[in-house]
Amino acid sequence: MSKLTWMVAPVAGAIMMFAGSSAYAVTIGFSQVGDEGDWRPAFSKDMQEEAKKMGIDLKFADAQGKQEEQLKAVRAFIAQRVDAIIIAPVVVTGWDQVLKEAKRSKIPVFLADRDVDVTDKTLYVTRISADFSLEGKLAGAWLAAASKGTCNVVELQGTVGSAPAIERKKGFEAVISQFPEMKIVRSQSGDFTTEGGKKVMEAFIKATNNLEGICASFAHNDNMQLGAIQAMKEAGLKPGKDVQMVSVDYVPAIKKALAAGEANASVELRSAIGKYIYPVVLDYLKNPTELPKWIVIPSDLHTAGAM
Ligand code: GYE
Repeated sequence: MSKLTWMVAPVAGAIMMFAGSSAYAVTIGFSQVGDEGDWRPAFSKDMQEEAKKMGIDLKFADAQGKQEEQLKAVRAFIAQRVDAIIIAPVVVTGWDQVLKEAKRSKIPVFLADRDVDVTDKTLYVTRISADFSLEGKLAGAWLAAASKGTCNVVELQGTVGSAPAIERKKGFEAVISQFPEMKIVRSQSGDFTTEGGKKVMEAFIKATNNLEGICASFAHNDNMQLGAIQAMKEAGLKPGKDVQMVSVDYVPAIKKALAAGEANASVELRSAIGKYIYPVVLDYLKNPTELPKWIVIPSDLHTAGAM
């Protein structure tokens, strides 16, 4: 933000840092995964709008689903000497080196949404996200109740190696393993996309003689489930009736599917992360004290019957 805009901007909410006598806006570099489904662009929009409201100069980098792009973006942010870096990591592995580089340059790193798998937890300040394992548990518990504990499930996994794919699967399995008659009979990655979900469900339909004996589809996100719904309808099946459909995100298109009876339940993942993360980053810049490593955003279950 230039000095002129700073002077004429409505000052309420504008965050300025003071170095000697000159005021400057806080600059944050944000490395985003991409726009693989409907949830992600909503999250990007929120990050941009909240930054504007708070007077933050946000440098937004879209990695188009590629970790190499994220590594490049983070290194560019370091070279630009931003005040802080926020990363929504594509996958959990491969972060140690670049995080060490940021630490050496004394630029604090915050994680939004997905997690990283690093042994040295001092490489980032904190992570702000929903509890993906809880989301899987909520989906599993809902299905256990809906199926009275007897159900063969097909699973559509998210991006291989991503925190939500790992955690949602673990959480779901932790619950259904309590029920001897519940099991995942097929599982494949649809990469969190509608197209991926459609392809995976088409393969499941072929391999199981039109989903014979299958009671539910658990998708790690709504977009894959929306693709699965399409594939099932094209095969003459009735999603939401023949097969219980449970997924995660609660995006507008799945709300419509729930209302139409083609989906049965979705766990809401809040996309408004900006309002949680920016105050934490700004407070930390003013007063760098140790924070808990994980700040959890709540999750809610929505079902077709009670929306
Ligand atoms: O559920 C999915 C998105 O990282 C938790 O990524 C997030 C997931 C979200 O593509 O729709």
